Amino acid sequence: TAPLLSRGRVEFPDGFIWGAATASYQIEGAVNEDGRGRSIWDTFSATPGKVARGDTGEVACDHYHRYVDDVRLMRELGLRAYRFSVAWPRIQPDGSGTPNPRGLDFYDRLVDELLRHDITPYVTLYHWDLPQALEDRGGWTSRETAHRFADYAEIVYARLGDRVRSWTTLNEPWVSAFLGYGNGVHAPGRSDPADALRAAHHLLLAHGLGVRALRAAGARELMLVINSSPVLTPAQVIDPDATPSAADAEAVELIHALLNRQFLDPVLRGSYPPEVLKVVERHCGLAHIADDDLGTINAPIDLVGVNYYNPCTVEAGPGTPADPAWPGSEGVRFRTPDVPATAMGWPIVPTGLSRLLLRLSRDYPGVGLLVTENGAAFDDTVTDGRVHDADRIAYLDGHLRALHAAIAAGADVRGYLAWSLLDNFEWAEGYHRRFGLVYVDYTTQARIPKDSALWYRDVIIRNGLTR
Ligand code: PNW
Repeated sequence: TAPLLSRGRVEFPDGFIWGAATASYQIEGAVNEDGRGRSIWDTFSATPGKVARGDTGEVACDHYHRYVDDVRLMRELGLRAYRFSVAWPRIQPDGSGTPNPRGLDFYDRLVDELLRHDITPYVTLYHWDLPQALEDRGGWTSRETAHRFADYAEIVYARLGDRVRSWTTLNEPWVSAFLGYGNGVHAPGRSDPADALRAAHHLLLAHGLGVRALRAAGARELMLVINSSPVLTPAQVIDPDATPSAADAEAVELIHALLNRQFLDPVLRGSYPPEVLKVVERHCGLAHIADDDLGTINAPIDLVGVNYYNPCTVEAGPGTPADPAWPGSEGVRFRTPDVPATAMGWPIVPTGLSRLLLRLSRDYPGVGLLVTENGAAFDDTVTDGRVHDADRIAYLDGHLRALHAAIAAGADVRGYLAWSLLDNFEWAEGYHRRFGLVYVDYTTQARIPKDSALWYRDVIIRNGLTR
């Protein structure tokens, strides 16, 4: 660990990637422009009661019109990498067929603008804005959607592949499947555990077919991004060395299988964990899993993107009914650990990030890791044109130290992308939850870099933390 801890400061490896992330529906706005079709999030957010305060992505950060200024801002903040997503309904308004050239033009201009400022683009093809026309034909519960995704991936690659090196198929398929089709908190707002489990498989198939198409077209760096939490008992949240009881350890491993292994095992090992198959079989049978699907899903990838916010805290709870987002979890009690939390109510546990990165590196050797999201919502306020978000700086500082400790202990972590560049449309929470390094005034669309953004710029310049 000596070279990493030289001169009493926390220093990251040479070439460590520093940047920030966003997603199309959360920032773009301009939902009716240049031939964009409707997505499931347009429909969902227009449905009363689904999103806090009735917020929608109609205007959002108006990034579609302001991307030139936003890229200049990224440059001023010293970002070396920018992860964004492509809105599928801009490319194929009805989810299939002839591409819409004006939709492709936008991302073409964005990529050129990034490259002009020496910022490396990380493209995510699917960050939850499914074309509504595909949802009308079954959405992710339909196998067809996976094939449509591969066609779409090929179209976007054909336009941007000469300039974009890094390609992510899906963002957080667990959230798409289990919040979209399990508990209905996200679009399309359906709630049936059998549908959620089928959706999970079809998302994996979309990933595999997408990888196949992108590889055939020449893509070099392919990635799947997951919302991976380490699963811990309440005692382990407080003391990482605590030893759980046998019953609690079993609850932990079951939830780890449902949240993390359900996606990573098929992709990186070519098989579902037995405990996941049991749950799938019980809820919807296995008929939707074709013989060669796992071979398709297991196509080699280069990186796993890790989005980390908080651990998942559980213990054995005999007789506990399953949460609709967690089919198979009956007998497991989900707990809120007794530690400080963000404005989302999400517990702040930096050591969870080291633990997660080390477990993933150990369990899935041979694939690099990239932290593709990490950050926090706090109740930011503007005073004299500034946002003094010391709480966010502390959050980021703690998590970067934890990330550094994981690297020092052997985890292969290539970089860190903060969530998010801008305050934005926080899905079911709408605009009142602010995750940005940059504050957005939604009345004027003014951007105000928070203290955390200025702090982060220094971190990037130094390639590490002082003290
Ligand atoms: C991720 N959960 O979403 C997404 O990738 C981002 O678009 C989002 O803004 C960010 O994290 C902050 O929420 C999640 O309830 C949303 O488990 C909800 C959950 C997890 C991730």
